[in-house]
Amino acid sequence: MTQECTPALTPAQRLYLDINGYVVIENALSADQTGRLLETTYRIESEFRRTGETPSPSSHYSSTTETYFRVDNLPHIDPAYLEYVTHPRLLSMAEEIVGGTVRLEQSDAHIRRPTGPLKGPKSYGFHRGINPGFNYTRNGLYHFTFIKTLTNLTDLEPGDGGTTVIAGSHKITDEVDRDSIVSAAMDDPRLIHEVVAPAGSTLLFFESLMHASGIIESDKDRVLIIAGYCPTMFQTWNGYEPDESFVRTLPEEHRALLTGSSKYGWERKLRSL
Ligand SMILES: O=C(O)CCC(=O)C(=O)O
Repeated sequence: MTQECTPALTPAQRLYLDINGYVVIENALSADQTGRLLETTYRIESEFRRTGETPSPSSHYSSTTETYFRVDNLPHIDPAYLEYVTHPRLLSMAEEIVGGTVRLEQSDAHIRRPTGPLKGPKSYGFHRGINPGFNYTRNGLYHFTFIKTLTNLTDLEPGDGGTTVIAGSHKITDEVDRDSIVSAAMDDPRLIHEVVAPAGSTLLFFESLMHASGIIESDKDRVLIIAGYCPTMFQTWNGYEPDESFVRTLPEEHRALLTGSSKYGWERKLRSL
């Protein structure tokens, strides 16, 4: 795979990520790319509302309610989505923190809308994708085998529902159950971080980090796009397999990214702080 952007993270960003399990890269995408992704996502929603159809045979919807619209398995749907999941700088970040070449594991675009006034105390759906045991340390730095680049396509101010995380929880193993971690964190708001960033900023995080959608207290839509990556010998998440006839139309580097065809020909990519 072509990787021209290493090291992709500054030492401060890599240290922040190691300590907190996430880092926000402000304005990672250009305003033009952000605008195209936003327009594409709204267009897909409005076409769905009109026709009830999926935009491509290999894509699907995880949710189609008014307050949560989510379309999945993106590269087949629109060139703007393919451009996002193959973004060279974001891919370099992914490889840097996986510690080697990656394949696309999942991709999804979401539109979240306000759900009305809070009824009761704040409650987040904190979760992590896989067992936090799939981590390892090299050059003293934490690496994980499933990471995400989540880019907000709308500006996020406090209360706009930016992704919410329990900072540092990527290093807490599953010997501590989820509810104990969440209830301990909820007792001290300093442990709960909410992403506040301009449109086009990317939240890079280890999937071992406890994370959740934020709560929208404003009257604004929150639109975002996510790509998940894992080492080349891993599989996609269920339902995110690439469409073979589409993949055949792509250049080799993108084919390998979508199919994981390098498998155990895994190229290590390690950095020091
Ligand atoms: O909506 C968000 O900000 C979080 C998305 C999420 O929970 C996930 O990627 O697993």
